[in-house]
Amino acid sequence: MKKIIYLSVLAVIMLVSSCDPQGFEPDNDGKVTSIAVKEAVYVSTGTPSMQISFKDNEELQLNVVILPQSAKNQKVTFTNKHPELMTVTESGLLKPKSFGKDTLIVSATDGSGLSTRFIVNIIDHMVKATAINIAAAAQNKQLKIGGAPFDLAANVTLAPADTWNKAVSYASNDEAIVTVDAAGIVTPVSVGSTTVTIRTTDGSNLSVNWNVSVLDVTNTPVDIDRTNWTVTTQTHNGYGYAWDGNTKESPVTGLPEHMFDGQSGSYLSLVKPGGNAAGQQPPADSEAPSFIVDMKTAQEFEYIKWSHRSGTYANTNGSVGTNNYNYLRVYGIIIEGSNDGTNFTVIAPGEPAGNNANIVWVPQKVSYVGDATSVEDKPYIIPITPSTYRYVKVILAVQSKNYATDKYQHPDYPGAGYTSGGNTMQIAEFGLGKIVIE
Ligand SMILES: [Ca+2]
Repeated sequence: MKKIIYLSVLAVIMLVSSCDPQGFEPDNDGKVTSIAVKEAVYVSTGTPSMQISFKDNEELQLNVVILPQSAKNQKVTFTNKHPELMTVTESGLLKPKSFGKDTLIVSATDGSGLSTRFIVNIIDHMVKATAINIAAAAQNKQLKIGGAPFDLAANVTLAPADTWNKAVSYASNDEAIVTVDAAGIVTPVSVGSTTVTIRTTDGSNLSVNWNVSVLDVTNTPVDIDRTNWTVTTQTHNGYGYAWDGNTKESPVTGLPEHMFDGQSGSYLSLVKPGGNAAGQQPPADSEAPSFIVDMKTAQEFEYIKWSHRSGTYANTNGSVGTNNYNYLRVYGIIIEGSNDGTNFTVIAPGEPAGNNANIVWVPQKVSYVGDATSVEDKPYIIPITPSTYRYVKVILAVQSKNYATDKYQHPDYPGAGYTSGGNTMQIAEFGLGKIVIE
C-alpha cells in the first residue's frame, strides 16, 4: 500500500512537471485570468478605455493574448453590439460595414466566465476637409492688366493632409475684374479688387474668399542706346546725303548722324526718286534710297522711334529754319534686319495696312494726300514685329511723289501725294526700342 501511494505521488509530481516546466504551480486551476488584444490601445480621453481603431474600408485581424499562457482552454468567442457597423469572425477578423463606434466583447470559453470589452472605432476613410489654406505668397494677390494669369490652385491646400476629396471649386465674385476657370487659373480682366470663393466639394462645405486686385500697367518704351551707332546710306549715285543749309562743303544739316543727335531740327536728308536737290537728280523710277544702322551688337527691338523735322537748327556752319510741309517727310518704309550686314530679312510692321504688307507707315498729324503742313514736335512710336538684329536697313519706300492709288496707298488716306515739290525726304530722329510692361 505504501508503495502504491508513493507511485501515485510520483505520478502527480510528474504530471505537474509536464504542465509547468518552470516548476510553478498555477493558482487558478488552469483557467483564463486575462484577455488582451494586441491591436487595442489605451485611450485616456473621455472615459479611459482600451480601444481598437480601423478604417471602414479595411479589415483588421485581432491578435488575442490570453493569460496565463498556460491556460488550458485558450479559445475565445467574439461578439459585438452593433452588427450593422461590423461583423467579427470566429477567428477575430473585424469586417467593417459602416463607420461608427461599436463595442467588442471577447469571452473566454473555459467556464471562467471572463470577458473583456473594447471600444471599436470604425473610422470614415473619407476624411473630410477641416480647413482651406492659401499659401502666404498668394495672399492679397496683385495682378496686372494684360499680365500673366495666376495659378491659384497651386497655392491652395486642404487640411488634414489625407483629406479624401481634395477637389475644390472656384468662383469669381466679379468677373469684370478677374475670371477663374475650374482648374483655378485666375485671369485679370480690368482694374479693381474682388474676391474668388474657394469651396470644398467633399461635403464639408467649407469656403474661403481669396482677395485679388488688378492693377493698371505702364507700358514703358525703352529706347536702345544710340551712342555707338553708325550709319551708312545707299543712294542711286552713291552720294551719302543731300546737304541742307550754307554750302555743300559746310552743310548745316542733312547728314546721316543727325538722326542720332536728339534734335528734331537736324535730320538726314536724301533725294527722292524724281527729286532734284543738292546737285542730285535720281530718276523717278530709280530705287528708293535707304540707310543701314549698325548697332555694333545684336539688340532686341519691337518699335521704331521716328521724328519728323520740326523746329530750327543751328551749328557753326549756320542755321536752318523750321519746315512743316508733309512732302518733306517719309510716308512709309520697308525695314529689314541682318546679323552680318549683308543678308537682310524683312521685318513686318506691327499693324500692316494698305496695299503692301511690308510697308511700315510713318504717322503724321496730317494726310499723306496732297500738300499739307503740321507741326511734328514729338517722336512717333511705331510697332514692328519683335526682332533681334545687329544691322537694320531702312528703305525709304513711300513719299509724296509715289503715294497714289495705283502705287503705295494707306486705306485711311485714299488719294495721291503732292508731286509738284518736295525733292528730299528728311528724317529728324531714328531709334529702336522695346516696350517694358511694369
Ligand atoms: Ca536730329
